[in-house]
Amino acid sequence: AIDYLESIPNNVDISGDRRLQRALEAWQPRFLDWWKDMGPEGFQGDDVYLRTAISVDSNGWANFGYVRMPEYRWGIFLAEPVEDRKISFGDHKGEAAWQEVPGEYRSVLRRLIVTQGDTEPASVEQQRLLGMTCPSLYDLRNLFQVNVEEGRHLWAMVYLLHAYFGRDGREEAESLLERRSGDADHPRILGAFNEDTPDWLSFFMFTFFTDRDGKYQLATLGESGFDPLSRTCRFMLTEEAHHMFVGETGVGRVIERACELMKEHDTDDLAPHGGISLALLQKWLNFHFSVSIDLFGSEISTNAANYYTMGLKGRFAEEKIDDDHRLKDAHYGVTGLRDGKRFGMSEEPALTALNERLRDDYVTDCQRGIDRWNRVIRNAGIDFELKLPHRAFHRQIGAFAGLKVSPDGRIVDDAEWAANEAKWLPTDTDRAYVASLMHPVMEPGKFANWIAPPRRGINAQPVEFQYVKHH
Ligand code: BYC
Ligand code: FE
Ligand code: FE
Ligand code: FE
Repeated sequence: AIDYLESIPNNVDISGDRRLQRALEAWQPRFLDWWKDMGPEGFQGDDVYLRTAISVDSNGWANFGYVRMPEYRWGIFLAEPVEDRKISFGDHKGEAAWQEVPGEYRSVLRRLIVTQGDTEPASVEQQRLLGMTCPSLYDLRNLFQVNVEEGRHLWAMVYLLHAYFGRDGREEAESLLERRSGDADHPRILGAFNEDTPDWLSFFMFTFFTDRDGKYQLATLGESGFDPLSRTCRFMLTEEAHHMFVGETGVGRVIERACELMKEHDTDDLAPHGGISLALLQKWLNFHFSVSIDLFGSEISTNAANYYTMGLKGRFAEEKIDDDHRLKDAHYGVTGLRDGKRFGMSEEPALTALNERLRDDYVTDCQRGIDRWNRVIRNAGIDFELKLPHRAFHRQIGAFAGLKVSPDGRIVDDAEWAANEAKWLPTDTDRAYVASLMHPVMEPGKFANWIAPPRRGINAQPVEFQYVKHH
C-alpha cells in the first residue's frame, strides 16, 4: 500500500530511515522550484483531472480527480518484490538479485541511473510551452498527465541515488535539477532530449517515438540484477503505456482529420484548409524516428556488453528468450557500412551487438504502430502510405552518423541530399506553417481544426468533460 500521509508518498518505508527521509525532504523543495520554473507554463494554478497512483497492483492502481499540478503527490512506488528473485542473465545468472549495489559496479550503475533520470525532467522542459496552444482540453489534460508522470520518474531515479549511492548519489540528484534541455552550457545528456518540442505534432511524435525508447530502455533495466532498479522500472512501465497511447492516438487523430479534409476538398494540399497533410506528417515522422533510434547508442558497444555481463541491463523480455542468457559464444546480425558505399549485414558477437538488438525490437514495435496508422488512411480510401525511414537516415550516433542517406536507404551525394532534404525533413517553412495552426482551444468538447476528436474520454468521462478548469 502507498502511504499518502507521508510528506513523500511511498511504498518503501522511507520513514524507517531517518537519514534518507531527511535527504529526500531536502531535495523536495528544490524539485518544486524546478517544476514551477520549468514545468507547464501558464497552468500551475488550474485544476487538472489527473490520475495518481494509489497502489502498485496492476488492477486498480489509479485514482482520478482534480489536482493542481504543484500539489500532485509525486512519490516513490516500486513494483512488489518477486519472492526469491534470481539474476536471469550475464556472469551472475542464477545468483540472488542484489538488494544493495555491488561495490565493483557502483559507478557503472550510477551512470545508467543518471542517464535514465536525466531524460525525465528533460522531456518536461521540452514540453513546457505546449499548454498555451492545446488543441483541446482533453489533449491539455493528457499533456499534463505525461508531464507529472515524467516528474515522478525523476523521483524514481532520485530515490535510488539517495538511498543507494551516498554522497555522489546526492550530488547527482542535484545535477539532475541543474542541467537544462537545449542549454548550450549545461545540456541534458542524450541528443533527443535537447531538441525542441515546439508544436503538438512534435509532441505526439515524441510520445510515440521517444517515450517508446523509454519503454524499451526501462524494460531492459527492469531485468536488472539490482532489484530496487528492476522494481522501480517495472512500475514506471505501467505509466509509460499511457504516454505511448497519447502519441499513437494523437498522430492517429491528425491522420484521420487529414483524410477527412482531403476527401472534403478533393486535394492533398491541406494548407488552404488549415490541415496537416500526410506528406508533412511523414517529414515529422522521419525526424522523430531518426532522433529516437540514436538513443539506443552505437551498433557495436562494449558498454552494452559490460552492462549485460555485469547483470545490470538485460535484453527486452530477457526471461522469455530461449538461449543461455550469457551470450559469450552467440552472434547477432548487424547492418553496417561496406567500403563506405553500401549496406550489408554481418554476424557480430551478440554481447557487443546488444544496443542494435534492442533497436531492432524497438523498430518492430514502431512498425506495428505505423501499420495501424496506415489502416486509418486505407479505410478512408486514400492512396498513401506512411513509412519508417531507413535506419541509416539522418543519424548522429553510431556507424551511420553524418552519412547522407535517403529515407528509402540509398547513400546519396551532397548534391542529391541538398536537393531533397526539404522533402525528407521539416523545413523552417513547414515548422512555421504547423506553428501557425497552433491556437488554444479551451472550450470543453471542442477541437482544433487540424485534429479529429478522440473516440472516447479519459476514465469513462465524456469527450466534452471539463478536463482542465482554467482560471
Ligand atoms: N546522445 O557505447 P555507446 C525515456 C554516448 S528514454 C548523446 O554507443 P552506450 C524517456 C554514450 O553515453 C530512455 N550521447 O552507448 C522518454 C557514450 O558516452 P561516453 C532513457 C550518446 O553507452 C521520453 C558514447 O556515446 N534511458 O526514459 O551503450 C520522455 C558511446 O556509447 C547517445 C536510457 O537511455 C545519444 N543518443 O549508451 C521521458 C537508459 N548515445 O562513454 C523519458 C540508460 C550514446 O563516450 N542509458 N551516447 O562518454 C543507457 O542504457 C545507455 O547509456 C544508452 C546507450 C542506451 C544511452
Ligand atoms: Fe518517463
Ligand atoms: Fe514517458
Ligand atoms: Fe514523455
